[in-house]
Amino acid sequence: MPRAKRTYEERTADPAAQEMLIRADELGIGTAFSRADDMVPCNIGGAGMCCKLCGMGPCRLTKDGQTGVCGATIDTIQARNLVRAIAAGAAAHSDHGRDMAFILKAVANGETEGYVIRDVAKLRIVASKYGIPIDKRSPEEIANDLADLYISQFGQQRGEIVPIKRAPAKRQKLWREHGVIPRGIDREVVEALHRTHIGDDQDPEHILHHAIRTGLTDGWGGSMIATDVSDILFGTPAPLLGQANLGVLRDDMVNIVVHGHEPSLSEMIVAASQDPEIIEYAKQAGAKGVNLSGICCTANEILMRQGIPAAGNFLHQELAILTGSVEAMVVDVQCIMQALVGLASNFHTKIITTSPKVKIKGATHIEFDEHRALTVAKNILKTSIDNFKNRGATHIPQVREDLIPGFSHEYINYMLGGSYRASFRPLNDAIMSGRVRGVAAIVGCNNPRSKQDYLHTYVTQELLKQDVLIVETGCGAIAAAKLGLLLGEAGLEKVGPGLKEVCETVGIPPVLHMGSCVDNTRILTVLTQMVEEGGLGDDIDQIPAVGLAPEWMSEKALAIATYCVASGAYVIFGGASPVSGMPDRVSDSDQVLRYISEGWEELYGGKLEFIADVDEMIKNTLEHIDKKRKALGLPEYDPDRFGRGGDNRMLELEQMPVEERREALYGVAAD
Ligand code: NFS
Repeated sequence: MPRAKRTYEERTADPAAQEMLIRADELGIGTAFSRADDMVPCNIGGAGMCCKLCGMGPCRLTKDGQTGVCGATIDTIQARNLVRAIAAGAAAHSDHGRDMAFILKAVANGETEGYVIRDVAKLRIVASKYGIPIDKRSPEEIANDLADLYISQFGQQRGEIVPIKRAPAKRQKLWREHGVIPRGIDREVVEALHRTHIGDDQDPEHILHHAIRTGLTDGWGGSMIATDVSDILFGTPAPLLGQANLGVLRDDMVNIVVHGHEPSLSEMIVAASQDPEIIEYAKQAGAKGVNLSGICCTANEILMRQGIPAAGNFLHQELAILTGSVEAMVVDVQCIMQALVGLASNFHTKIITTSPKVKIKGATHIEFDEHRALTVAKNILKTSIDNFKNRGATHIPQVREDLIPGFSHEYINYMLGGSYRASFRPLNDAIMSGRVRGVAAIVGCNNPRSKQDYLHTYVTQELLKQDVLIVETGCGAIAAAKLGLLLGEAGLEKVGPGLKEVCETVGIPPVLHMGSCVDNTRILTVLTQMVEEGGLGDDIDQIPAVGLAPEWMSEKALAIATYCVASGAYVIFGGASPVSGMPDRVSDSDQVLRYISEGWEELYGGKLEFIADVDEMIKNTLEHIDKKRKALGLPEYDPDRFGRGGDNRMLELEQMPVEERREALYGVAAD
């Protein structure tokens, strides 16, 4: 029986998206939104009750006590499916990191075209963390050694991957005791596949132990390498002005949308688009110039560093093409819908694949090669400009919002203290006094099964009212940007009074855009620095912080969740749990569900839960933050305590006796 089609308002919270979905219907063109309505998700596979790992199946375990043909229980099957997804996510992020490390090696040896080492300071800082000599050495020499070290992490067979050293000492010790420190990035991914082959690892807890190790290869391995090298080559982000949503597309210019994840090509396209030769070429084609914008995490990479506008997040990839104004959508890896090619055939848009790893039938393939990066970028730009003459009617929703992205952990450190005493002290103090109740990281995808952007932005807005400082990455950050939540002064009146005071004093927005999904490692670094600063315990699991991915859909999100849990965080995912089992058979199929929550919490202090109800997500977040505050002996959060900021408050404080003033300011009496 066909399912009822959702209204436009039920499908997305974004007015630009609603407008484009109406246009899609007028043109009779399907999108992920309509396909999600037409395709009922499989309730057996969706709940993790299907095993298709060998030719005796697929086995669907729908009855109590049933096993697969080989005898595998539901718990084993769920654990296997989960670790496979985590391995795929870790592989995607880490392979991205590997490519970046190879580019760094090639740049260091003068073998590339167009790249320079833009952040020598970060190169030196990162290299010295690993004992690479930096004194009296050229950036290229240091970069060569760092690249070699990073490349070696992927094929390393024994020992510990080196970025692990950047975690708090106590956490490293805990991982060592549990035997979960990754030996080599590729090794853990391969082992996850081996263990889950028919007839191998069959103890669910043992399989999930390896899930932790596989997750750690991502966060404290491949992703961290990806972020480091991107910063070294393209610059460490600092705040700048950007824009987001489909309204950034231009009627009078050649629109090129870069989509995917790796900044290596997109940064070159940005550079080449400013070349006078290319601008002239576009003018000769009858356009005012070239207008670049991004989708997904490629958007975040060039938005964070160059202020290039984001046309949207994951569910905007088809909608951008539906405007009829996109000459080319240039894709690299990950989160690229196969539907793009068919959709684009209704318009003049060219889908250009560029990665040697990703081809789509019907797309134009112009392969990226770092040795000739600038030439390839110019070739792509010219191909796109040549397509301008084929443009038909356009329909660009006039919806766009300003935002300030660029909050790398280096910048947060700097902004809290200034150049002379960069430190996390003010943030720790604000949490300790209760001005800031805690921190929430709201990250991850869009999912057409839920109303686009709604969960992200609802959770963000509600937590802000509760004095929770928010950091965001990935498509969640773009969702917040589209709603205007990433401009400091714009939303401050809706922010809790204590948090508002901190934002006004430090001059930060209450929602900090920290980058792409591999940049979730920046959040790990922030948490580590907060621990090292002192006052909030001696490990990440003691910090009043929660991670949320309300609209997750990708395997990468599961890998991120796992390394965050292993690092000590409470992680809440929205939507359906891939290991839920049948709700009416909880006793028989909830072992994995309980283990990744209670079991992992006992071992690592972090836990993973899937919560469909948005208000419950918020309630659990606040309860967890308050529980951690209490465990640290911090004053109970009091919404009325702070917020009489500004000049009035200064006068009030001046008139107080010293002791009382100290109490009011710091929440502690004099020693
Ligand atoms: Ni993250 Fe970034 Fe978006 Fe999800 Fe895809 S783009 S890497 S996976 S959909 S947040």
